[in-house]
Amino acid sequence: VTGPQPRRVGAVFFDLFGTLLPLGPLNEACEALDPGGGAELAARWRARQLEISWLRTAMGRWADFDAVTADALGASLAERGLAPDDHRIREAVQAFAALPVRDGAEELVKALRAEGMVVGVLTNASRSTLRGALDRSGLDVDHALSVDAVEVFKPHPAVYGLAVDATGLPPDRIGFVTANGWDAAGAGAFGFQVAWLQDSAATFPPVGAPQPMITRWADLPGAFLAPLGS
Ligand code: LAC
Repeated sequence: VTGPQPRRVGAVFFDLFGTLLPLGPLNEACEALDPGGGAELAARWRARQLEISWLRTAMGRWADFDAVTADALGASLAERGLAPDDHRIREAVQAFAALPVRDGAEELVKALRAEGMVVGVLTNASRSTLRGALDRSGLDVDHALSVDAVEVFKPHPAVYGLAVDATGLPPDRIGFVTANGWDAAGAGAFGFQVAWLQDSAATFPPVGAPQPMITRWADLPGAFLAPLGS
């Protein structure tokens, strides 16, 4: 763990896409749409997905993340001059909704709960996509929180506030695990204790948010198990 020292928390929430559900398998799904360019299309799809979510939030024009995901793929294909058939596009969107859970996630959730922590997922995903992911993964969490409840996307503070409402804990007693730097910034600005699973190429967005702890998946749950009072 580098960055701020770990502190004991009462609850740990996980981001979903890119964190509990790594996005790697999308490269292959995109290969069917863009032979030879699958990884590039997948990266663009993700970037457009986030951009559309931020635009919709800033504009006050809500549509759920399933719709945003489908729109983002359409936009990415158009940018690359591709017009695959609807069936292939649907398959790729379904691949997004059906991403497999990261190895070790179930054990990590169990270990945190065995320590008496409340564990949850806090995600942009729609309620139905989140429910599907939890059913598939066997993750047994106390709280499954979707932005559908507030109709804005991360990093709007109202989203992180859902975890405060669900647990009754103040933000600084809530741990948050994400692989997304912008999500780490949003959660830290809200006041959570953030463990960022930093990708080697990723830099922390310079938006005035507190520096997160930087951890590897293998260092969790240690990041949140420091003795009380530390
Ligand atoms: C989510 C976004 C960050 O799952 O991917 O909330």
